[in-house]
Amino acid sequence: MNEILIHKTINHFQEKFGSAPEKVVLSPGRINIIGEHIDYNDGYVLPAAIDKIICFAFEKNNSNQSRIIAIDLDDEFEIDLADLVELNEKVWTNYLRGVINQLKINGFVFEGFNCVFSSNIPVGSGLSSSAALECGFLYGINELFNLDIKPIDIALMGQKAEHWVGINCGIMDQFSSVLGQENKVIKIDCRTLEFEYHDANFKDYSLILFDSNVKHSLFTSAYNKRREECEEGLAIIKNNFPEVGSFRDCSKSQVLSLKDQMSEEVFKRCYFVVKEIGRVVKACEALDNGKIEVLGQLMFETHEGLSKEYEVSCDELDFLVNIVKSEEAVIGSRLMGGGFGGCTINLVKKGHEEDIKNRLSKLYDHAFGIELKNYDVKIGKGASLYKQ
Ligand code: GAF
Repeated sequence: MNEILIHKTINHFQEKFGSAPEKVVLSPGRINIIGEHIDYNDGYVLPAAIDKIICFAFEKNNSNQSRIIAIDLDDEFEIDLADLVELNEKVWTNYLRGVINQLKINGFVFEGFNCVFSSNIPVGSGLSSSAALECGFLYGINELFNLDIKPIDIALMGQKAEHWVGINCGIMDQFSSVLGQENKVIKIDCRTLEFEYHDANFKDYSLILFDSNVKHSLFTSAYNKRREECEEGLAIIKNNFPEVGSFRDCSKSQVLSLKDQMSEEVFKRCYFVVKEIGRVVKACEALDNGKIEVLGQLMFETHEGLSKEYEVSCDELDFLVNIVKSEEAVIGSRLMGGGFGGCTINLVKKGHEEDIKNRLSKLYDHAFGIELKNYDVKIGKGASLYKQ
């Protein structure tokens, strides 16, 4: 499937610019096994890059102008590299403007280029197409002009580009998009940015994503608000327990003891974060020891917390998780990513995948009148050059 996308992108480039691209870059989306909304809370997360990608084709054009074409949107924009970079009403262009902005702020020198890209990462599904866009674009410019930017700095600059667009995200998505490895999940310590790869061996279970096909519009404002609520809660915790540097140093009973000093919302957010950090550690151990049922149970607990304590779920996602709870073949399920729509991630007993997909689709259609999509997950590598 990716070969078709790659050839489409290269052919389009050739038609537009009359020559083969100098560099072709593949940049993946991500899944997250567990550890949601804790990357910006200095926790641990357990994501992986997937085999759904954005393909970029690049060449230098010996000018000060860059021309960027989005095949899937049938749209394009030009950017004068000498000008100030400003936000534009075309949202998709802002992720790329944000990258140019970052390169300029950090003093990198480069010239004009032509770029064509196309994607098979579903947008708005919680698979992080925006991180793939920022990081792949940055990776390509780095390769084209030999800027010598380290992978971790590509991820950090991608994250800053996303902040510039308006989402105060953590580092998980960009990190996975750049540093993913085939058949590995990455345990990232989001406080120190140290990381370890663990085998993505789910034994008798397949990872399946169910795409609710909805994206509720409050995502950006609610996401940023959650981050503020956590900051407010952490300040109260630190005031009372000066030895606490961040949520991971804090116990459930310490948070509980401060319930009266916090608003109900702030308390629930903090309580969730402390428990979720603990769940990731346990989940990673369970994965290493082949205890996939334990991992599945932790995923259900995460969903419960995201729904009731962190309040980032929605009716459609709660429905998808609640329904599979009564299926013997599904041992874990939860909403994945920022929430308010997008996908659930599920551990489904091998051999039962088609049956579950069919039944869930019918029930979902009956309840919401919306088509349920599903994706079989294959864990792929981080951003890379395509060898032509
Ligand atoms: C979004 C953000 F971009 C990530 O940084 C992360 O916070 C995630 O939501 C929730 O875990 O994907």
